[in-house]
Amino acid sequence: MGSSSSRMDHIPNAEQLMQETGFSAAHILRLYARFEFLDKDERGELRPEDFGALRGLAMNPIGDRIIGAFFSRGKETVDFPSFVRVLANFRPTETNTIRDGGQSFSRTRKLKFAFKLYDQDRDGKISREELLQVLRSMLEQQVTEEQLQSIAERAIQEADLDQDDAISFEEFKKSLERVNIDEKMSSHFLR
Ligand SMILES: [Ca+2]
Ligand SMILES: [Ca+2]
Repeated sequence: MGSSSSRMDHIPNAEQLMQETGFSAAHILRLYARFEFLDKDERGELRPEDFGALRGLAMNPIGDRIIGAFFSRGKETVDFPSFVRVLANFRPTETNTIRDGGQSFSRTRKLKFAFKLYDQDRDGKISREELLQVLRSMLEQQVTEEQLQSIAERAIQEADLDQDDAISFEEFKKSLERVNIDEKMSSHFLR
């Protein structure tokens, strides 16, 4: 057992990641342990199938989308720094350290992440069909297709300010203005 600082030496970009994400050294160490656990063949990168070992995700109705968010477009692997950056979206922001708009910056980042979970073709808009797909996976057991359609219809009507029948990021952000994003984004990942 080395001290925590010598164990940190093995972790790629540890210092920079702490600064960038606000994670503590203890957090980074814990995330690294998790990364190594998932990285069964010890190649220093994860593939989508490696995420199957995270039970919280396997049981999440939009787990596949969340896993997809770890991977840049066209890439099939994710390294430790990128892994940490994605998880930073799930990190609650300390409410007692609001200054220089830092809080709202990280809120915007989190909203962007959430937006991408819907915007699967990444054209910068959530179409009616994209919204329906997410609602369908989340509510499948509980509501009829007809109810789904009307929930989607109402959501679009409420958010769609320029009436192009899709939700842009700005519209998405506006419609969630009063929602506590930290509460929504907190997950089993960081506990
Ligand atoms: Ca889209
Ligand atoms: Ca719109």
